[in-house]
Amino acid sequence: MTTLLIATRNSHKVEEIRSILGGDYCYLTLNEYPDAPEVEEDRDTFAGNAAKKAEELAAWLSDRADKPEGRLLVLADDSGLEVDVLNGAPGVFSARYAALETGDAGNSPDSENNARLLRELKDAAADRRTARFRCVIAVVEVGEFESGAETFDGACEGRIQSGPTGDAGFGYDPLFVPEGFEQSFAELGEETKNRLSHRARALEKLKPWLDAS
Ligand code: ITT
Repeated sequence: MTTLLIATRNSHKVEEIRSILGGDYCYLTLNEYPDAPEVEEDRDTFAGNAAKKAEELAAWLSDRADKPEGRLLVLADDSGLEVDVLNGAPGVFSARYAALETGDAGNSPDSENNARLLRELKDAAADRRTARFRCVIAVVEVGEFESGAETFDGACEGRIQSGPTGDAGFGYDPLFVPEGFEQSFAELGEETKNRLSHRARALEKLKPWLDAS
């Protein structure tokens, strides 16, 4: 059986990825490798950051004696929100949007990122609040990392509402209303989100590649 190491420290992403890809794989996460290196996300695209995360983790894992037998793939997700009236911000800075303003190091709590987004959009009328989530999943086979990562992308169109609603999901979910709906991802819940999200769309492209390769 193929083993997938989901190389993220975001537990919500792990749950979504496992639930969308299903039970045909054996899963590991970074919880099983607490000493895994922290990869600096310094590229200016989601694809660049996702590939960097997958490649560095696969290279690190290839030297470990305790890796599982058989086919082992590292799967990394880089994702974020693009708001049209903000010229695509917060984009690759989605996880640290509030910290960029204050100068604090590291990622910011979701509540602070959401508060900054609402401040930036306070003068934007409802019809100018269009946005999309984007996700790139990068995959590298351990032992084969010289050939680089395969990447799979997905997007989900929607808009940013004027205040948070709902408590499911994570990140900007309480503010994001997907196209064709009147409720936020955080109100619609896991099952609906996992049918139409940016992550679901990227993973739908990955599945046939996993089965064929
Ligand atoms: P890893 O780098 O460890 O994977 P992270 O949370 O730092 O975890 P990213 O660098 O990819 O992940 O940042 C993604 C940010 O974009 C995340 O913190 C959210 O603020 C936002 N985001 C991405 N996908 C989202 C989703 O499905 N729902 C809501 N917000 C999302």
